[in-house]
Amino acid sequence: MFSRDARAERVAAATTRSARASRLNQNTMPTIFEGSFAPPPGRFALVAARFNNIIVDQLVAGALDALKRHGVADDAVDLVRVPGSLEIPVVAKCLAELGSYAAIICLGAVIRGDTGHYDHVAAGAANGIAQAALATGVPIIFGVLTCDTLEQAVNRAGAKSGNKGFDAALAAIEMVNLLRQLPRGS
Ligand code: INI
Repeated sequence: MFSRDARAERVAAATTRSARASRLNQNTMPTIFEGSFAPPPGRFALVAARFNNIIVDQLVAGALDALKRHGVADDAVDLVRVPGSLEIPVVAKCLAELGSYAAIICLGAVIRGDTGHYDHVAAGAANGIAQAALATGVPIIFGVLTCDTLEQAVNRAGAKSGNKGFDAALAAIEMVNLLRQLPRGS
């Protein structure tokens, strides 16, 4: 049994320890920056390939749905069509350089055939889109499906595996909100 004074001392010591621990935690907690899905400001551009348009049209519909559901007005979205996924990067870069888009969402479907064409188109689109984003500092989102079969593409364009166009638009919204939060140089 503890006396009343001894108990009070133990409580006071525990309180001090816990206050010190929470001060320490506060000191060591990193500052976390994370983009939200709140309605983002600014304009969005979709760059969509016409090749495999049966699939790509579903990606476009998914991306437009995601933008609308997250508070982006229809008149804040422009859609640019290009012949195939290989033409996406140059147009995405041109649009980014205009400085009038908060983010650009690239949509296409590259489906493996009997030749090596697939590999060139898929790699060209992926590398070109990444280069355009790095060169301009504008979020340029890779919403290009690269699939072995048409069935895989269908599944990723609104069937079994969701809609990658919708996902690409979510990534764009998150990136726009994240970039606004990042600390600027003094
Ligand atoms: N373009 C695609 O978007 N998807 C494909 O699957 C594809 N394949 O397989 O050929 C494709 N080719 C066209 C390419 O993107 C260019 O438009 C064409 O090579 C002209 O530069």
